[in-house]
Amino acid sequence: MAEEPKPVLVRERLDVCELDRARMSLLNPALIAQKLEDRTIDENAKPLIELTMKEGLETVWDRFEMQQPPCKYCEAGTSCARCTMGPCRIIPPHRIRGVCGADADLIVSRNLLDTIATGAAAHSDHGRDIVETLYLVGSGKTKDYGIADPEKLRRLCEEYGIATGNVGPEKLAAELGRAMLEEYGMVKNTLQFLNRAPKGTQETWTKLGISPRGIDREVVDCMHRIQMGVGADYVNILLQGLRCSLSDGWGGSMMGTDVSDILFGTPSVLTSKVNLAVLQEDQVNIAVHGHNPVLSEMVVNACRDPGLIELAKKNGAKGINLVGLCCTGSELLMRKGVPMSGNHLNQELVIATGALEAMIVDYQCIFPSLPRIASCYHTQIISTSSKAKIPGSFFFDFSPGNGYLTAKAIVRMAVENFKNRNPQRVLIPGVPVPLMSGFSNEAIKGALGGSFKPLIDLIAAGKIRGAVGIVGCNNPHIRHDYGHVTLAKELIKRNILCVETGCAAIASGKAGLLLPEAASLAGDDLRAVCESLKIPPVLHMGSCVDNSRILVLAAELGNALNVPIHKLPVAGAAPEWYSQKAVSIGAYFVASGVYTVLGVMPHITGSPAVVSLLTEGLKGAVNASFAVEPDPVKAADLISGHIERKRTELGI
Ligand code: XCC
Ligand code: SF4
Repeated sequence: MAEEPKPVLVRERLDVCELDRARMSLLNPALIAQKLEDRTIDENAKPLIELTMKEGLETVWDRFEMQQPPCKYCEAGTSCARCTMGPCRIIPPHRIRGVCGADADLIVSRNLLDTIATGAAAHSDHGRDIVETLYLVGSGKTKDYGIADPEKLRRLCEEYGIATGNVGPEKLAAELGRAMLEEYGMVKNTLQFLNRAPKGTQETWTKLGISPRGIDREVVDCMHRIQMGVGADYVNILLQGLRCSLSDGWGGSMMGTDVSDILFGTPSVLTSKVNLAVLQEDQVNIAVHGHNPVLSEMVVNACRDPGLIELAKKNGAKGINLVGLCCTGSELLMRKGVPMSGNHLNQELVIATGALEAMIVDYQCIFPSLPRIASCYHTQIISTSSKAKIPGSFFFDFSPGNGYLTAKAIVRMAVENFKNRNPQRVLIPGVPVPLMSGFSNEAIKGALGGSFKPLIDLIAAGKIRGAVGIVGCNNPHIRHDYGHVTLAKELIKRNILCVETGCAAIASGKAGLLLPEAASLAGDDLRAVCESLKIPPVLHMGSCVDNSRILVLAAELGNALNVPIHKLPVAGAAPEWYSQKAVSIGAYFVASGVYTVLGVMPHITGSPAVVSLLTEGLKGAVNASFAVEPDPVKAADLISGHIERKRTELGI
């Protein structure tokens, strides 16, 4: 039998010195109380934030304060350091062009294109890792993974024109994997899933010349354009941003979602629990953080290994408790009901419970600060992606070929670390909140009796006024979870159904909105619908790549009514977004015809022309636009106004 791999410490073990902590620590109770209120509405997080302040454990909020005030040129998007003729800043009235001659519009739009390309690349590369795993399964190069949803595999093969009659799932997996991997390049020059969109929406893309040609190709095209001396017209640059984002939403992310369903199972409705109190005092606690289920699914299996559970008991624990964090947590919650410890701004606090033996990370949204705070406890940070090595972490070179063995080695490390826990320092505040999850489109259809028709009828009858996708992150610019929870509550009050992904959905979960009982907070009509279907008014549709599920939902509604997506009474919102990935998501929502309200201003205010293009001009191109509104109550007004206008235009 092959031997379990051993970790390599990345660089050296980090240690936060006592002096640093003494300098950071706060003693003034009034100041602590004030900061707690300003920082979060997550009640379970508050005692831990308080602890970090008192003990001088630096967190994201402290670093945010230390970064104030921000550089106003970077904030406005008018600084450029792309080449060494610069760096340049636009400072009117005299310094209005960079050394190369780029003006504010060009610098802002180039920076934004860079942001979109980064986000699209992150999502699509994650998608590629999943598709590659499918291909490896199909070609027999890994035995650790299998096909969990052969029916969906067949369905997708048919969509791709792959003959399925009498062909076994392995061969189909290999063929589908290969066909999808081809779409990353440019031989085919189009993406299969674009055909899922309503005809009218596809026509808009064609007319505007923004139909993506290949996933990698669009990212590379963006990178080419932002090289000095290439793109100089801000409109043309931003159109490429839309095309690249479409290659994410209808390409890399959609493949990520659908192939994850094939490999790990299509989610169906289930119940679980959420918040920091899902950690268990008497068990080995392991958190998985990041995005890729190829890793976390193996960790789930390893945590069930009888030998490792036995070892945990030998070490004095009652068992092994696996919890999720951020999007990989959403993947496990949706498919396996694994409890969720929190969202983006909870990541350092999970460690501050003092009860976490290991945090296993892959990539994206992982604070480089984690090993620092972990060094104040016994917690081990375990990194697993060669793309995301983190100083102070233990690195395992995880790949689908060695998946299970590596996962076992990691879990073993965590189990053996239990004895190093200091019980005196354990603080697990409060109790978990129950929730309902697993609302894939297949599951929603199932709950509706097999098709979206009843949903369409309810929307047509005005019982549900419309649907809003609330997505995205946390951001210390916004009181943690306040934007998400307030917006969702305001919308359901107005009989608008919310579908959520990523950290937005986790915020709703912690606030109790992912429970059927939350129907009591909804308007009368939506409440009646939720009560009769026994569903929450806010539906958890998965991780951030699963925003593609929201696109598919919109597409199916549009196809059923024979209208393009922009005619539907739907909208998008990202109340607390921070990430480049969120910009790509926002861009593909808008490019697909979905009006989208952001709670945080992107770095574009230095170019009134770019602001006006994104908030107004795009309506003439893709029939949708962005709005920015930090106040979630006002955002709800904007959204419900939009939904009512769309209803009137549809004549319903
Ligand atoms: Fe990251 Fe995906 Fe944002 Fe959360 S919502 S902070 S991107 S974990 Ni995706
Ligand atoms: Fe300055 Fe132009 Fe170089 Fe940017 S690309 S740093 S604006 S010279």
